[in-house]
Amino acid sequence: MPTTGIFLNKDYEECLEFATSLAQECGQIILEASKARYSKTNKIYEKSGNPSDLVTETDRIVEELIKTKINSKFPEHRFIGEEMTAAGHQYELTNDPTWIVDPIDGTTNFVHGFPFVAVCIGLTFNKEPVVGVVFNPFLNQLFTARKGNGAYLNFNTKLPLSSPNPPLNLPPSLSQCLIVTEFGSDRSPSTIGKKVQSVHNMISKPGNVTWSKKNAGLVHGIRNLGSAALDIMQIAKGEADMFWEIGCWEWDVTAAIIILREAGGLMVNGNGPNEGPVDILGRKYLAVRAGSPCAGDETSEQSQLRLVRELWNVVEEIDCPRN
Ligand code: LIP
Repeated sequence: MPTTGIFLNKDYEECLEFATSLAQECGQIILEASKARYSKTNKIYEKSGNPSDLVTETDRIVEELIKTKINSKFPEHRFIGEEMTAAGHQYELTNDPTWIVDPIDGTTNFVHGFPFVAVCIGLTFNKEPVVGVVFNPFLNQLFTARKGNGAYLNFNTKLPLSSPNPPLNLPPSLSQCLIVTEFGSDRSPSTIGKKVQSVHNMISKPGNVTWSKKNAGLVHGIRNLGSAALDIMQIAKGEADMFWEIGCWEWDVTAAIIILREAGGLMVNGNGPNEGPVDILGRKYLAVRAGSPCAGDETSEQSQLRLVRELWNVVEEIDCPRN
């Protein structure tokens, strides 16, 4: 397995097969632990005393298993995990093959038994996602993708789940979109105020937004699952139109981004103005589903970017430092 130079398709294939099998193994551990979630052995901790940012022993056990197996199979690869970072491990994302892992995305859901929980195993090369597995063991939904080979649900259902293919037309405006978003674990007044204001703007009738300089969207609806990765899978499936979150992290989204892209979706910065591929370390994310152009003179990407600009004009600018 090369650590620099060219990653061949067979390398992506080997990495995907490995990550898929490992995610399934982790899924069984998560399911078993969930049955014991009310036992005293499954301790729940608040990260930095924040009751909306939880971690359990299962998060730590699963991440350690993933790290150990990756180090054994691919000793020359790098590893970034949510819980090792929470424990103070510093890292730099390089061009080397790097596994970016969230052992349990949706930990609060896991604690409550709310079945939107996923183990996320992503791989970057040259700082771009190239392999991704997102597995929800509660609903037995296994999402996989490797660069250039499409995205799949449970191995043989190609994403997006649109019928007929190609995907349905993209909505002609934000006002016909179903939006998926999250409030996140940062409950500081300024951040929550801007996130609530952004949702207010999304559901307000144009002209009725008096509290902000932003425009209004009057979208079809707002949803949130409590897991950025599973939110993004809704976009990859084509069952929602856009995802917007400021403040989650690279381990929440790396695996999901390659699956979304291989399903024809787009991921850009959550506050703009760069319309290019998202910086996975940027903590600001906005996704649009695949779709046929909604206007004869547009390409699909032009239709996607038009929706991106509309949402940028509705949401608030939120500062999101990495410290
Ligand atoms: C969760 C993210 C979600 C965010 C939550 C939490 P975790 O990840 O998937 O998008 O809003 O605050 O960070 O912590 O359950 O792995």
